[in-house]
Amino acid sequence: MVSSSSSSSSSPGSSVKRNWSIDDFEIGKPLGKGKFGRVYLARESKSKYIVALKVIFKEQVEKYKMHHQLKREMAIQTSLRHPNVLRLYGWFHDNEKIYLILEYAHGGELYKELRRSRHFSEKQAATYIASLAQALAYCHEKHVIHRDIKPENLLLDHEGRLKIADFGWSVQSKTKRHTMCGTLDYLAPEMVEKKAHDYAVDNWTLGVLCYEFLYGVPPFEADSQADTFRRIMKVDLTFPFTPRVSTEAQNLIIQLLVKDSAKRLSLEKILEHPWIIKNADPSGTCDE
Ligand code: AK6
Repeated sequence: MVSSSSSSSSSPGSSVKRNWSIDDFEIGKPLGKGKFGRVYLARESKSKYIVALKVIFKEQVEKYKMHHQLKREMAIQTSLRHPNVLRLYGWFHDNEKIYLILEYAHGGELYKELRRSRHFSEKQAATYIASLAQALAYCHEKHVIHRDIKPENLLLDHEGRLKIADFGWSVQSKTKRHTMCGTLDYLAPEMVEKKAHDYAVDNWTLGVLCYEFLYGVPPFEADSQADTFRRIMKVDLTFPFTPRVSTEAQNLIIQLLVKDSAKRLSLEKILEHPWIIKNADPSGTCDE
């Protein structure tokens, strides 16, 4: 028995189809390994529409008791429509696997681009931060808190447009512990302290990302997890002399990396910040 669900929009292909199966796709090269499964480049045979197909083993989902979580996530995510949020077109399953039909981002992972170029230009950085702020404002409107934005979760499409590609919020308590053994670099003080937190955690992360985009390293990096923790709690923020970064950019970072979450710059104010107005490309693309 194969059942599936998909969004009512035009992709993949222009036909509205509710019952996808693996036979509808030609599978290509692997794109990577994510939580719970592998992702492949794939093409819907009839329309030739290129997608990323994520294959998840049901056994894994059951082992971690993620069934309800997954169903809820699929319902929310198939309804999200934003140019800077990677689309989940639909999903289907067979006896042992669940398949997610995801948008393919041709430009690949943003962090690889960052490592390659060491750091981004102010124009690039401002464009990415503005794209992120718009995508997050859209998600927050829909009561979706991301909580796990980091360069690894950001992809670029063929025009260099940023796409938030993964949703940490949806794998709540289980990955929270996971996060604690991983990197603390992107977490806000209220999260490293495991206090109650809200939408403002994403705004903190934007400050961290803005710093990393411009300087090539996250602001609170340290040799040990304990030291990163201490630096986040103190908001131990310093700006290196090189690369040379404008004081307007530093001003935005300072207004986002504020310990008291209520005092952080709102997403709306980020989009009105002089540095963003001056540097961000309104089309969200920057190919230079
Ligand atoms: C890779 C690329 C595209 C593919 C919206 C699973 C889950 C239990 C997602 C998910 C939505 C849901 C899930 C994952 C993603 C990714 C790679 C990131 O697995 N949910 C089990 C509960 C929940 O996105 N996202 O897996 S997206 C893609 C690449 C690599 C280069 N270009 N384009």
